[in-house]
Amino acid sequence: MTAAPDPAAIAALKVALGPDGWLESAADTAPYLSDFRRLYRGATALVARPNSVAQVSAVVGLCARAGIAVVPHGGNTSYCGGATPDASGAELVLSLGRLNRVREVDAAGYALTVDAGCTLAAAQVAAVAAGRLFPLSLGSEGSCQIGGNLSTNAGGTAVLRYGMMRELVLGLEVVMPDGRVLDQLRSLRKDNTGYDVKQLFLGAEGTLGVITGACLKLFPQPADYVTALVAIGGMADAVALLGRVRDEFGDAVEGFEYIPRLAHELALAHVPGVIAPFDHPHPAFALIELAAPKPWPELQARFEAFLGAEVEARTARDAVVAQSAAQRDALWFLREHIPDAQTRAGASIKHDVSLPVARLAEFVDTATATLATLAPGARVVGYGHVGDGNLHYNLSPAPGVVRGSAEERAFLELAARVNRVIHDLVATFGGSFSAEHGIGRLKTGELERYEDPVALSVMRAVKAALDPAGIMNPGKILARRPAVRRD
Ligand code: 2HG
Ligand code: ZN
Repeated sequence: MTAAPDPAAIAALKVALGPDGWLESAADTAPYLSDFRRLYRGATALVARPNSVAQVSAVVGLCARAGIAVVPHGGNTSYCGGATPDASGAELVLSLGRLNRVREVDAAGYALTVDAGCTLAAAQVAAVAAGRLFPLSLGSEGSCQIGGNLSTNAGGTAVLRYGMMRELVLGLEVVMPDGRVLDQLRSLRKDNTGYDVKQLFLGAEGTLGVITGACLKLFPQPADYVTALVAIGGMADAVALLGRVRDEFGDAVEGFEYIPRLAHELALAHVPGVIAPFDHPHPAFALIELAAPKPWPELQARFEAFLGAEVEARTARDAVVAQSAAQRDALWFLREHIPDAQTRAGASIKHDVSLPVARLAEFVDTATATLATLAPGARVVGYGHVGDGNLHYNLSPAPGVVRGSAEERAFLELAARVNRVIHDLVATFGGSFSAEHGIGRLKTGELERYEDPVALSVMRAVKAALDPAGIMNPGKILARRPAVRRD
């Protein structure tokens, strides 16, 4: 599938989509042809912008018959190039952005049914309007779309309490690679009817079909939140504190984020509006959030007393508890702008790893010592969702390295070796090289290397069974295989 698509097929697609349903000029298609991190640049003959499930079905059916590959495209916030077509121009981009209706809010049933192109923020707002909570929470929630969240099994900052996107789904609607519509858009909590087919499409990054709608789980809306930034000595302190906070406050603990000093310093230096809550530097911080049922002031008082005792016992160095919604927002602003700060500071080498929580501190010590030899001078900006064992164990070049300089290029040339060392270490610690960002195009080689071979063969078998012509998002998750010689 490398030849340019048949012009007759493109003409038929345009008819099926109607005059407002496609883009083809270079200027119009450009935003769909590179990924969020600018790692890839692709090409396409057409960006399809269907506005109904029937149109998605028609487009995929036409593509199946014409042998045109389809690259589903949501809010384009993927870190792994999962929504970018290849450079051949032979793949069609299928944007879900116009499929953006909230279909139904069922407050009594704690369920929300939306189109795949709804932004995460729109889904959250719809839930709040019904007095409910949709708990998935990510830095990119204003632009990422539910279909992308489902297809990458997104995580974020409330996984500790509510789970990843996979755990927040009741029902799904999917256009299959031959254009048929799989209708499992049910809100049932109990449905033991054989294989859970919908699960196949969650985390599949559009390689098995196009998700067009989902019925999502809602939760009671907390009366308020109690949010604190706690200064600590490092990762070992964070893990110990996490255990005590969970023992004391149980399921009220919604988030537990780790912020090393360097991440805070980068945010302060590069992102206007970031606050410095303490008057002298500390090695690291834990951003902890509890959700308070009614009445909430008691929880705030109990949490303040708990943190006071931690500081007294010197298991924490200092703590601030937000006293208003604005103060809470300021603490989250600091956390959520760390990726942005690292980007503004210059080049970075990223890892999205997860480890057993009990081994996080040992991992950080071992990895940091190894990198001191492999990438001398590089700075570790290892922050993340410690409550879930998920670290964004990223590297920035030494201070003073100028963007575009030879030093920066030398730093980036280390990326493959650094990735290998870190991912090997993660594997020896029983962790995962991809915690929440998925595989996309970026990590197909890592999947081949680290995934259990039986699991990998099951994945290939599922792909071959559901998409025998290989038209759905080729080269994502599973590496393209060279053509097999038959002579
Ligand atoms: C976060 O937790 C995101 O802020 C981005 O997952 C992580 O940029 C990163 O490495
Ligand atoms: Zn993250």
